Amino acid sequence: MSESKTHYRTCNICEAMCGLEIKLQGEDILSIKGDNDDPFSRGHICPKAVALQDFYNDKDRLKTPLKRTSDGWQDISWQQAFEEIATRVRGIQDTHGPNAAGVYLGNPNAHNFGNAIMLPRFFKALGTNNRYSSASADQLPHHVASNYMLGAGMLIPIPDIDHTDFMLIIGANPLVSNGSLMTAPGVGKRLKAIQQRGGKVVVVDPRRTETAKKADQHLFIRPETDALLLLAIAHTLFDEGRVTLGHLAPLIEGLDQLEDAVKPYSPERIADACGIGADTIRGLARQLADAKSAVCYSRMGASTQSFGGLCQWLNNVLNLLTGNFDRRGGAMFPQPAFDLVRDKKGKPSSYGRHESRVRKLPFFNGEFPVATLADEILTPGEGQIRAMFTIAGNPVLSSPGGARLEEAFDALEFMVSVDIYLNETTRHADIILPATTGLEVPHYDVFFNSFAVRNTAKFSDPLFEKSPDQMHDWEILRELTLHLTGREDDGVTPEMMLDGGLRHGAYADQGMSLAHLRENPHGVDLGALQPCLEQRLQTEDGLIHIAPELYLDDLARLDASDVMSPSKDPHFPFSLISRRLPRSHNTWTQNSHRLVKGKNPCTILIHSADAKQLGLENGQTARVASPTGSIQLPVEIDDDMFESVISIPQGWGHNRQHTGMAIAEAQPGVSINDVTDSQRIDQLTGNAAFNGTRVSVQAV
Ligand SMILES: Nc1nc2c(c(=O)[nH]1)N[C@H]1C(S)=C(S)[C@@H](COP(=O)(O)OP(=O)(O)OC[C@H]3O[C@@H](n4cnc5c(=O)[nH]c(N)nc54)[C@H](O)[C@@H]3O)O[C@H]1N2
Ligand SMILES: Nc1nc2c(c(=O)[nH]1)N[C@H]1C(S)=C(S)[C@@H](COP(=O)(O)OP(=O)(O)OC[C@H]3O[C@@H](n4cnc5c(=O)[nH]c(N)nc54)[C@H](O)[C@@H]3O)O[C@H]1N2
Ligand code: SF4
Ligand SMILES: [Mo]
Repeated sequence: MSESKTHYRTCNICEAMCGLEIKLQGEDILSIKGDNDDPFSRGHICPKAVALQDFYNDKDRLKTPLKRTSDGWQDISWQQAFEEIATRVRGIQDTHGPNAAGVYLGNPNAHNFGNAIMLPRFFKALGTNNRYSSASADQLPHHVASNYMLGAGMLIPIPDIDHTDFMLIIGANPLVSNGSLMTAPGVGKRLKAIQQRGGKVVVVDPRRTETAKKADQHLFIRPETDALLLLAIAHTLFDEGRVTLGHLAPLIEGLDQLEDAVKPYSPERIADACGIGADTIRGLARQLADAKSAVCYSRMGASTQSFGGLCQWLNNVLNLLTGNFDRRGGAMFPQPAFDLVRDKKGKPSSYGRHESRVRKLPFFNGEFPVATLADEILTPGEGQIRAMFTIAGNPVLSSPGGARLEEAFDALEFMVSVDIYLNETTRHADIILPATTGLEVPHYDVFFNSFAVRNTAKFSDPLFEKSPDQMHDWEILRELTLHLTGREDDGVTPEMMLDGGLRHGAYADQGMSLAHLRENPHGVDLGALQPCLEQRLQTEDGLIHIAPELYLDDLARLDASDVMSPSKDPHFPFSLISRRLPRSHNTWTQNSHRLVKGKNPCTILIHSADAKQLGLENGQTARVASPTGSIQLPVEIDDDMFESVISIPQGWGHNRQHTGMAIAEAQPGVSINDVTDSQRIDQLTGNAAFNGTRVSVQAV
């Protein structure tokens, strides 16, 4: 009988960084459980981690490079694939300039340290400004706020959930998402602990979510009015003399401008627009100001909307005005062992360095908004994208107005996808390069340790050796880079770069290194978050900018919009929002039978009063239409919805042409992004505005 063994690693699916204990007999996985000895996650796990074995064993997963031919997909060698790609892409760039090649990066890149470390080299080789990623359908407003207020887009304040006494959660559902820009494994327990120590959790959301149900208070809000709510709370803090800046007071610049700017937004004036009473809003301001410690945490619901930029700025403003910034129990700054925010001081950011060609949208973090990717491919002229790489992304399902990207990808001269599946996006490629995944990849969380509620570090070696003919993502990126440049390999690996960063980072004096982490397979605890902003601040003048001009200017756009007095469009009377499901991650985990079995979860949640008016019954199929498209899916009547708002899951829609993901195709759901609109963005940051898309609902 083959030997049994236990392997420890970190789950790479979502941001929570749960430690796993995997028991094996030979090559067979006996169990995947939470690792009780992981100093951070302490045994927490969710159903998705158990499915890691399904992705590894998935017979639909790609293992050989594929080339599209007139007779269908053909297996080709790696050598042939890299040579053809380099020849075609360089040919297109030689004729049409470097920007004729585009790149889209998807979410799994953030969970793969090899990619994080090797991508800059690949970008340099490709030399294009036409870079896009899922960040502009997600957290871009957080980066813009940190860039303008703190001098570095990656220096993001994280709620100190383990010590706070009052947590105001706006547009996040951590009980299902497991936390975002708040890596907090076992977030449910951490929220409960707030209540157990006498603190309070308040959730603001157009849906009474799983998180809202566990909170002390839930406030329904009309979608896209969060900026008004946050402004009114700031107004109240000034109005009632409750501003207390705390230890950062000498560093805060722009307070007078801020006070002037928030003056017009009294709770009494904006209450009706938000759907929250003025007294309740004043109460929130008082609780934030009076709690021993408090934190305001705004996430997807407040980011992927027309005023996402304003929301994330104002979120930071509230934490600053109540003295809760960089303070225990407030919004704090992790000190990761591998630090992405070092020595950025005085280095100009890329914000606004370029403008997108067609819609003149801003460039940030080295990229343009994904909402304009289809425009850049489909609009003829100098600088048009003619060749495209997608790397671990599925923008046909994930980006706003995704359906138009299918047309765009078909119009390309050449497309390459680095992925593990033949799916809705990669099926448009000319060549697909299959990467290794999950259990066969070494793991260190370069990004999520920067967003974690506790400082820890952990490295996991692969559980399974990849087969000799397979390549890791980073090896694919290296080969693409070498073939594009014609250079020789310098032998540098992501592990070497990680080791260098660890050895020269903040814990160097504690012997931090890759070898040290290998000796501690459960991970190393580096302690609770500590006030450290004065050292980590990256603004050139060393000050915190509480009222950057671009935000003050953007208030005019808020005022000119219809948020204050929404005009009900009789053709599209509903407001659409998205939701996440406990057993799926974005678009790519639906080929695990374990995760998709049971009732179809891709339903419309709608309030009973709305359903009654439309004559809709539970389980009946309804058609949801927007000015840009329509989808049909079952109705689920749910009085946890705000009236006139409907909710549909994101990440579904494996019902296009046959791809090859048999289980996903058997229960496909529909894509919410067939009705969202790529023209709806936060004009300030360019982030997609999924929330509040105007739709109609009708029985079919
Ligand atoms: N309407 C609406 N749209 C949304 C959202 C929403 O809330 N509402 N959420 C947005 C958010 S937050 C995000 S992050 C985006 C996600 O948008 P994307 O990143 O575009 O979507 P994913 O499903 O994460 O795509 C992952 C792709 O990578 C592949 N893959 C998985 N693992 C690996 C790997 O190890 N290596 C490689 N090379 N490929 C791999 C998968 O097969 C899949 O094709 O969607 C956004 N879209
Ligand atoms: N199970 C699971 N976990 C995941 C993912 C997944 O697909 N499945 N995806 C991962 C990814 S990529 C990310 S980015 C994170 C995101 O994690 P979260 O930020 O927690 O995102 P959501 O769960 O989408 O929660 C957003 C909430 O905003 C609400 N909302 C919508 N519009 C508005 C609005 O206008 N105002 C307010 N106040 N609220 C609004 C929605 O009802 C929803 O409850 O989750 C990650 N974790
Ligand atoms: S919560 Fe996230 S990191 Fe933890 S086990 Fe689930 S998918 Fe993995
Ligand atoms: Mo995301």
